[in-house]
Amino acid sequence: MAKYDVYQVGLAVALLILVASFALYGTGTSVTGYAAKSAIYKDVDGDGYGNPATVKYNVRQSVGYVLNGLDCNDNNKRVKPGINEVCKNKIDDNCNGLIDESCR
Ligand SMILES: [Ca+2]
Ligand SMILES: [Ca+2]
Ligand SMILES: [Ca+2]
Repeated sequence: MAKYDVYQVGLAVALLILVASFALYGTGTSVTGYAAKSAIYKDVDGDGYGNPATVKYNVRQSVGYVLNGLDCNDNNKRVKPGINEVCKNKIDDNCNGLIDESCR
């Protein structure tokens, strides 16, 4: 029965890693204050919104980094959440996942 126990422990560890990775992912995208403090994101275009792919955890805030990872195009400062969608440019200007949605 020892083999079965090893299998069970392995399964438990795998489950733990899965839960931990979900929790870690959550700190990058969560809106809670605690999460915002522990994650920073590189803001290349300087629009105040960071690239979610550049997240760093538990490091000091530094120049060129911001506390959110909401930029869907960090190479264009005219593309960021909260701005008006520009019609017919085939770009998701306001980062809501929809392209030219206000143009219909
Ligand atoms: Ca940016
Ligand atoms: Ca949009
Ligand atoms: Ca657009």
